[in-house]
Amino acid sequence: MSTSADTTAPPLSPLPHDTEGLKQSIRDAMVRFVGKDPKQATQRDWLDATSFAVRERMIERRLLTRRQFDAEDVKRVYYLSMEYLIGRMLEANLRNTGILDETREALAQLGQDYDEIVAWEDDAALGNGGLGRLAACILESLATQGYPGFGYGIRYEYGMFRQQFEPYRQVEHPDNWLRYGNPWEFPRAERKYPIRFYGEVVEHHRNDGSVHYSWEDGEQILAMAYDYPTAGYGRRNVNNLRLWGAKATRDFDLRYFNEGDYIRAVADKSQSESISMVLYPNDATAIGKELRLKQEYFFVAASLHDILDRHTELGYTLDDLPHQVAIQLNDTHPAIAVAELMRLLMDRHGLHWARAWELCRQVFAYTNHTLMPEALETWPVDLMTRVLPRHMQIIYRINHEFLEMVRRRFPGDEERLKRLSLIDEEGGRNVRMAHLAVVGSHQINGVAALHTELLKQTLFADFYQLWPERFVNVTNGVTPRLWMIQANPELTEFLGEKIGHDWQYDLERLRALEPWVADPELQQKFQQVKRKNKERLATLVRERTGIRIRTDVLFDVQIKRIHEYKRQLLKLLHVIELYNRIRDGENVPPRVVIFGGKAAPGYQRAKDIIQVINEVADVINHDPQVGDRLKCVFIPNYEVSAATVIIPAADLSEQISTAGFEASGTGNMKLALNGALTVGTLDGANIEIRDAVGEDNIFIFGMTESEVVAHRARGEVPEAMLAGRPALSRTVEMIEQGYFTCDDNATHAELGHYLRHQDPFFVLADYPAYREACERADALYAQPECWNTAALTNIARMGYFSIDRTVRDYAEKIWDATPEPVAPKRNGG
Ligand code: B1N
Repeated sequence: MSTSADTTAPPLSPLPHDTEGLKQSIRDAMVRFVGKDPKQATQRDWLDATSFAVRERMIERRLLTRRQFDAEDVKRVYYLSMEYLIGRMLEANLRNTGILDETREALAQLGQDYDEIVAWEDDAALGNGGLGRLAACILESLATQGYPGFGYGIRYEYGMFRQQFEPYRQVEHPDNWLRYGNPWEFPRAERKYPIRFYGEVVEHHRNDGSVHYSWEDGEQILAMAYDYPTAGYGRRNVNNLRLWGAKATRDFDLRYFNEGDYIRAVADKSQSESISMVLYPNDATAIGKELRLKQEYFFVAASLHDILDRHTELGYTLDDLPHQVAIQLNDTHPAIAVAELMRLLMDRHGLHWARAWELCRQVFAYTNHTLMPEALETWPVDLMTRVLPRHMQIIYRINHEFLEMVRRRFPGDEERLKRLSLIDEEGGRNVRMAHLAVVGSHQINGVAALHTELLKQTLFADFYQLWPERFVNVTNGVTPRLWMIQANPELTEFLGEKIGHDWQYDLERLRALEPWVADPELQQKFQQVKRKNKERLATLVRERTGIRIRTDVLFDVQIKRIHEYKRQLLKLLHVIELYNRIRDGENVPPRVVIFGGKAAPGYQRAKDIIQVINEVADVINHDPQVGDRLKCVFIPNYEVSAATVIIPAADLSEQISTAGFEASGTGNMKLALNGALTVGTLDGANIEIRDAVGEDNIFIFGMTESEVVAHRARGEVPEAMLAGRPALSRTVEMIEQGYFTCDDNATHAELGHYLRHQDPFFVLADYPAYREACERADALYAQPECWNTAALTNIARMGYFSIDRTVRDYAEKIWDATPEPVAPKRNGG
């Protein structure tokens, strides 16, 4: 009798991908997983059953991909990010798996409306804005191009808050996105790692005179893995996003049990599980809270443990690390990884400092996403010492070795040492996480050309002098699968008819459109597509705000987080001026102005801006003298799923940040790709967009980065900009006098005062140029042939901004990784 277990991997016979097979799977899933007869099923049940049918097919490919990678000695890329702004998963997974049309038809045959079903899914909003969306785009592209690339992050139980206006000011509501369970995740109960906090470092002296350290006691929490398969488009590769959830250890707080306080012990359990409870809703600002530091260490420690376990399970040695593993740090949020890997290599694996440090530096690379001082993470030394005592020791040692090297190169330059130190000694001692990330990485990249130059010249100037070869630019990109194929199916079809489908894999091929951009027939079709998209958006606006907008006018769109530097106020001043001109009897071209975006809950100025925009909009939208010549809407709860409706409908894309402040921007790329013309400053990726589309096909205005620096140095009072500008003065006066509010003069007066006397981002200084740029846009819009030529030219020339190019840049300049496409099986699937 044989007793040896059969552990051979089962052959994976692909499930059917045709309509009939999908229909069968959905019906089966309704019974087996949802537990209902189709007759009793709600639309949410159909969403779940459909999701299960897709997930079955994805997980097959996931296992095939894993088997191939394991067999082929591939280098793996790990992307460490606190944020993944994914959005809805069903449609994305159907599309990338190649069964969207079949599933739509299968549902129709089951008597269900596909579009209604997918709308039941909550967005996975595990991110704030551009940084989190970039991470999601990168994972999708890694899979699409066949790279062995894996994401690690946190499974927040509450994602980005839902925004409501009550009635004008933002109010946050919790986003309990996992409330009804999640069909896309695979909980891995066996992949649990204990994560330690607090406690103390114990020194062990060995006989050979060496010293060894161990980190003991304190508090332990388990990190448990939840896997989200990530499908490539038009390929069989399915990669994995592993998100960590916090679990109390089983023997939680034995102390209480012994004292008989059972209830207290169980109640406290939820406290340790709070680590992965909620996403911090701050974009481009650091928080400095203990819980945030614990979140960062929690997911980094679990991820590195997992990475090293996989590495050794695959039979590699630590010396193989740089050949098999690349780890990308998405901003400084995971930068503690540098100290954690050192700790693991030395304290757990017994490596010497020098060797451990060498390996570390070869493995890590760091992406910087902002120069804003308030976004640069620093942690008080006291806090770090208490929460992560061993890491603090290691950081001191890294700093010591590093500063010794600097001393040898720049003898006697004490100021330089202070500037470079990992510890900021001014105003309380703080660990500079960006410095830790820089010294621990072999490459450091900015996210657009200007941004990378500014990193080299300002924030990291001293580091750049030490190691110029470590600094590289990798301009951001966006995935055409979500932002074109899915968001704009009509334009996708239109492109398909004219130039085929190659562009879906190689976006540069959109250039094939160029010979036809002035073609009247093509232009007419393009205009029809835009019109349909505007109607779709008008429906969303009506459903969410009750406001009716016409669809035969220019749609002027500013969608992004609310931030002073992004200058929603600049757009608002323009809106008010248009309102005044209409009331003065002037014949201004009609337009719909659309805002969308959230403010950080504690960012009062941003919330004031939202409130005032809503109040101004309310006055304008109800003024019979204005009628439908001007409408202004602030769409509540801007999120990925809303973006896919708004972006394809836009004519004008507002990218009007103060030059030098927007690291890159990615909304600018999505909008231009969908045929919106940009009105923008020479900031972030706008510069590269201008270079790509040509000066005649974009409305550039305002101070350049160096002009902003010079302007600031002059120290003029903002109010001085009002002299000789009666229209602008009137606008500012209307705000400060409370023209647009019935009950909150204080907020309006304050905002007016802010513009007049502070205006830190030079709204008033740039206003005249901005208004002039908007007028150029109006003039072009009045000539549809010229406008459409420019819009189509934008589309044709946006190939560079594909996330696939971005990912190839990372692979070549930083990771030294190559694609490993999964071979297709004979019989499809
Ligand atoms: O990252 C995007 C860029 O396109 C944007 O220009 C940039 O503003 C954005 C702390 C951030 N920078 N920093 C953040 C997010 C969350 C947080 O807690 C900082 N986000 C950006 C992608 O490169």
